[in-house]
Amino acid sequence: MARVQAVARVLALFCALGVAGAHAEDIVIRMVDASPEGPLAFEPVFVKARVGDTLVFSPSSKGHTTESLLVPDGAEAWKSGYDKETRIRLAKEGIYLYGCEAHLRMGMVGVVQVGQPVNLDAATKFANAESARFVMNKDRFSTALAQIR
Ligand SMILES: [Cu+2]
Repeated sequence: MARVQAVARVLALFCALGVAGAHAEDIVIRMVDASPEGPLAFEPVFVKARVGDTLVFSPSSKGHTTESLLVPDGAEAWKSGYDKETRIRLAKEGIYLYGCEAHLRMGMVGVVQVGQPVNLDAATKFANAESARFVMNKDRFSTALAQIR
């Protein structure tokens, strides 16, 4: 009987580890001077992720940063230095908007959806207000937000 309980405990542990480990993914987002979607971009501009996944911002071109502009309630904001690979673990469900400090006004921004888009209204409102101040790539936020499902 004790042996059965021990086996059950080991199985429960494997299941718990599986939830935290096996399904979590690294999602690479390149920071680039030029992309198929236009100049000064995060590539891909939109990603869909799951809670527990990690964004890996990769400085493929020089002179860029990543910083959060809007995150779901309870999620941590971030701000990287220049030309740094930056890892962001996505702990909360919702929409994340982020940009490059140097090129925010040039529309160097991106969108991440984690699970359900629980803060879509707030994110859309914020993105529209920011986009009105962009001097180029004015539709980058709206194109990315349109991919939310
Ligand atoms: Cu930049």
